[in-house]
Amino acid sequence: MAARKTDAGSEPSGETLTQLYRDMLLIRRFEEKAGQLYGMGLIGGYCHLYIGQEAVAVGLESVAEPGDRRITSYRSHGLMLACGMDPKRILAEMTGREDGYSGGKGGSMHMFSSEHQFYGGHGIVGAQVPIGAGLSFADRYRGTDRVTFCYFGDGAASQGQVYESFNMAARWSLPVVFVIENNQYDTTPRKVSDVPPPDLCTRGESFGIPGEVVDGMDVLAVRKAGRKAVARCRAGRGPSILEARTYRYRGHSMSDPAKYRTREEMTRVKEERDAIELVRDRLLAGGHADEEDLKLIDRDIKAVVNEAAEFARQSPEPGLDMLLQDVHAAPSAGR
Ligand SMILES: Cc1ncc(C[n+]2csc(CCOP(=O)(O)OP(=O)(O)O)c2C)c(N)n1
Ligand SMILES: [Mg+2]
Repeated sequence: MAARKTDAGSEPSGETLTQLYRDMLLIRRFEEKAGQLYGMGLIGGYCHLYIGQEAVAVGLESVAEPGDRRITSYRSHGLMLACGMDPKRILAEMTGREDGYSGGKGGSMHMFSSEHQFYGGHGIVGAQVPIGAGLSFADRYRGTDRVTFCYFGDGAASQGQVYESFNMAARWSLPVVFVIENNQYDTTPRKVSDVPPPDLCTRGESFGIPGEVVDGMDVLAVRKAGRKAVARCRAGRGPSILEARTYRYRGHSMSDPAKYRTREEMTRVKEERDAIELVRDRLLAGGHADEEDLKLIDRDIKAVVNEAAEFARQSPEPGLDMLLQDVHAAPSAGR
């Protein structure tokens, strides 16, 4: 993405700020469209939207280098878009079409792109964490300077396999950034952040993994913390934990009306902390854009998203002959 490798060390230029704005707005508009298509019955199965959390994936992707890897939970569309995957193929997958990233057989939670070093999309809470540690182990073993961004939720942060992964990552100084997206809810009415200890980023302390809380609604703050964590990995100093304090605007999935929280709480976050509005204000205040420029950006992005939706609708459903394809590995020669 254009924000990458520009002025990552200083106050960003108008160009970088605009690119960050575009990248976040693409996720927002894409997810809104996904919500509509779901409502129309065009998306089957689960669908977990990333609306509200855009600054986390976009901020971290803005400091990633080509070849770096990423892995996340089922709440995956935002990260896929942020790392440059094609909105047309993502939406085609979500609608179960042949041109989707998994040939229409994976759906919202199960996409993968070796080209973009995107390793899923995982439905089992916390399952991606040991896999992410494994990816970074491979890079350490091969002696590359690649970094793995391993995302999981505040709920997932209490899974046992997370701590096995912390242990191994610390033991072998693996180049992995554990990103806890603390959106304050899992699937239950309680706020996860009410559970002690209050700072999830301290959960690596007993393994010697440093952790930091970052304002996950401020893309520049995420970028800054991400840069530090990445530098640590590339210097061979091992893993770190970033706890991004963010907020999920929608329910857990499309079938969750999120009745466990008040409208006032949501309105307050939207009015006071919205990640996209924050950058919008910075662009206007810094004289980098005017209202007209921002309208044009929104129009461009809506066009990209509408085109993706049209593409998905036109793409055929996979034929019955695809049913058993890619299900079993081909037997290797001589066995
Ligand atoms: C091992 C396991 N336990 C329970 C579930 C059901 N489940 C799916 S998502 C979820 C909540 C996870 O919350 P969090 O990690 O905070 O992620 P968020 O959905 O907020 O992004 C639960 C309990 C599951 N998929 N896998
Ligand atoms: Mg959560």
